[in-house]
Amino acid sequence: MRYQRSSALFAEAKKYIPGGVNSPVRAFKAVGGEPIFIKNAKGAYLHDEDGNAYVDYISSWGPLLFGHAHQPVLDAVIEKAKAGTSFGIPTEIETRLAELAVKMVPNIDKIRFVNSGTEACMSAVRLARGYTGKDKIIKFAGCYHGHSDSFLIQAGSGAVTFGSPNSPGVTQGTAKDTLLATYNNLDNVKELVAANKGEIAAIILEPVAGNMGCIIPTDEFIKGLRALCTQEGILLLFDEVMTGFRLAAGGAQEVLGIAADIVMFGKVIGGGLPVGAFAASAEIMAHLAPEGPVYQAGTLSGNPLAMSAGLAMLTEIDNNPEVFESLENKTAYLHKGIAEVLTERGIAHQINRFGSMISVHFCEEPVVDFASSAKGNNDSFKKYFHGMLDQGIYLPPSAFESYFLNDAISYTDLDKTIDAVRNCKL
Ligand code: KE4
Repeated sequence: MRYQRSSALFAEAKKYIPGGVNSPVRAFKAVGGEPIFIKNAKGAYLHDEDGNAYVDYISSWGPLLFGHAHQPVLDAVIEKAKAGTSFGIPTEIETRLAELAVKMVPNIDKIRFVNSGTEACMSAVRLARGYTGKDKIIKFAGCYHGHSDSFLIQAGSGAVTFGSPNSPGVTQGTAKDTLLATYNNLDNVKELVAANKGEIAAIILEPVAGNMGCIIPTDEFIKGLRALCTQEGILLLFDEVMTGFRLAAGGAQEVLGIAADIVMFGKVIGGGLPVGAFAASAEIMAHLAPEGPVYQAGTLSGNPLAMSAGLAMLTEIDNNPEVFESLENKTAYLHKGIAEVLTERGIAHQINRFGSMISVHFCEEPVVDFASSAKGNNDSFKKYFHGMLDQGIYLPPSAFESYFLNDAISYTDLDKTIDAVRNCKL
């Protein structure tokens, strides 16, 4: 593989953009080396500026369920653009996408569109605080809900005290209202709730985690959270920015059989354009401006161009529900193939998979939370990432990410990927 043009473009980007990127993970800091720059993509393949082709396992970090430049989405966006891109005035297409989302997702009556997953999660927490009149939230170490201040928090000093900022610029005043718990540890959550009785507005989590690798909730954990929230008058917030419309039409709520109180979306719901959303019962959503007092707004929220991509994407899903079984089968095939090769090679590994989310960890112990995910051998991961990249396989450039398969990936592509694992110098 040659990377000269990408390298030159990266040097130029760094002159004008911090770190040369508009989102940190793209800079390859976790894996070393320099990022490639993409010229175009179609279906399962990325094409970089040096003429290299890659099977894409991030699908723009989740949105592109059917692969790049999916024709029905392209057609919708091109058509809509001719009629104008945004007015800041209501349009019918916002209602059409809202109506379809409400039909597809269980336990929601109304939905508000925003422009990113961060905005969706930030707004949902404000709504939960406004609705309950309480200030504190519980989040889980390793779960990522975007870069809003309340989420950039690490464990505090004591086991049951408030968190502390994990980024400069986040104030202690903000951090004190975020409590940090351990994923898959229900007792820890119960301890936090008991120590902050009557003060917690919401528990927010990724119902299937994808930001510490892919981590699956135990039945006891996820059902226990639901029962605890119901018993304590705490709202259960499912961050389905990754899982929504990816694990099933009804997302994690459908596959886990758990009803959240507020559900947040991003990625797939925008079909590759910037759309986030949060949704709940009519009763909870009635607290949101302009109906209720909880303020939230956005210049480009619901803009018809992004709505057209989202509507085309959700319509494709609604019309092709077999896409989930196809993605499940392909991901299971990849899982089996990689596991066989790493076992043959005597390389310690754990592979976590749920639907079309999968992650490979170079460690002996099962990966069930952030601490166990952090035990992965990062040197091995770096060699794995670059070894695969050099063979035309684009994986997430961090051990703390999940792969996102798209249905344009063929079994031939999967075999090429499995062979690339066999040839990787680890
Ligand atoms: P955005 O603001 O990036 O649209 O969404 C934030 C977000 C919220 N919730 C979950 C579960 C998420 O995974 C994300 C964003 N995901 C990352 C990938 N781990 C986006 C990639 C990036 O940060 O560039």
